[in-house]
Amino acid sequence: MHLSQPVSLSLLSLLSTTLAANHDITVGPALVFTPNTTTAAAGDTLTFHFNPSQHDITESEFGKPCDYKTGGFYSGSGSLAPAGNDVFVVTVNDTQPIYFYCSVPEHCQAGMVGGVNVPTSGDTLASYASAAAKTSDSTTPKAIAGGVTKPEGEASASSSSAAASSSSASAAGASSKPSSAASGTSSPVASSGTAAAAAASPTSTGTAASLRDGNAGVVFGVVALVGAAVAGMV
Ligand SMILES: [Cu+2]
Repeated sequence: MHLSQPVSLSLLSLLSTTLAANHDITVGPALVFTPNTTTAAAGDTLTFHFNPSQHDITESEFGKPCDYKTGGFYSGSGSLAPAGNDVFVVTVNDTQPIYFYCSVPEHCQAGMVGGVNVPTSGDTLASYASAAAKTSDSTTPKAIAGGVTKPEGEASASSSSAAASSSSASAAGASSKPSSAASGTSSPVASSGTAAAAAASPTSTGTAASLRDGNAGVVFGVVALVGAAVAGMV
C-alpha cells in the first residue's frame, strides 16, 4: 500500500507549518553584522554568533537610529557580554520590520546596523544606516532583554543532531541497511524500502525543501520518519 497523494501532501503542509527556521547572524569582528538583512517568518529564530570581540545587538526603530526601542531585545555588552563565542537567540514574533544596531560607542554611527524583514524601498536598512551616521551617540540598555544567551556548543549541538537524523535517513534510503528510521517495524527491508521511496519522491522532498530551505535537513529527516511510521502500520 502506498501513501495517497492527498494524505502525504496534507502531512507535509502540517509539518511545514509547525517547523520554525533559524537564521544565523555573525556579529563582528569588524563593524558589521553578517548578513545584515534577514527575511524571517513569525516563530523563526535569529541566532547571533558573537566573535570574541566587544559588540552587542540592540533593537531599534526606523525613526530612532542608534536608540534602544523600549521593550526590544538587547544582548548585553561589556560586563554583560556573552563570553567569547556565545550566542544570543531571539524569536521573531511577526513579519514587521526589525532594525538593530551595536550600541558600543561609534559602532552604530559607523554602520554596524542590521535588519529583519526590512523593506527594499522606503524604510530600507540603507536609509536607517545613513540616518544612524548622523546621530551623535547611541543608547545602551541596562540589562539583557528579549532573547536568550547560550553557549555556542549548545546551539550547534541541536543543529548537528538535525544533520545526524537527516544523514541516517539518507543511509536508510541509499543502502536499505537498518537505521533508526526503520527500527520498530516488523520487516526492516520492506519498510526501509518504503521509507526510501517516500523520502525520495521528488514531489514531497522538493516541496518541503522549497518551503523552508533553512530546515531542509530536518524536514527531510521527518519525512523519512513519517514514511517509516506509515510503513510500520500497514
Ligand atoms: Cu560593535
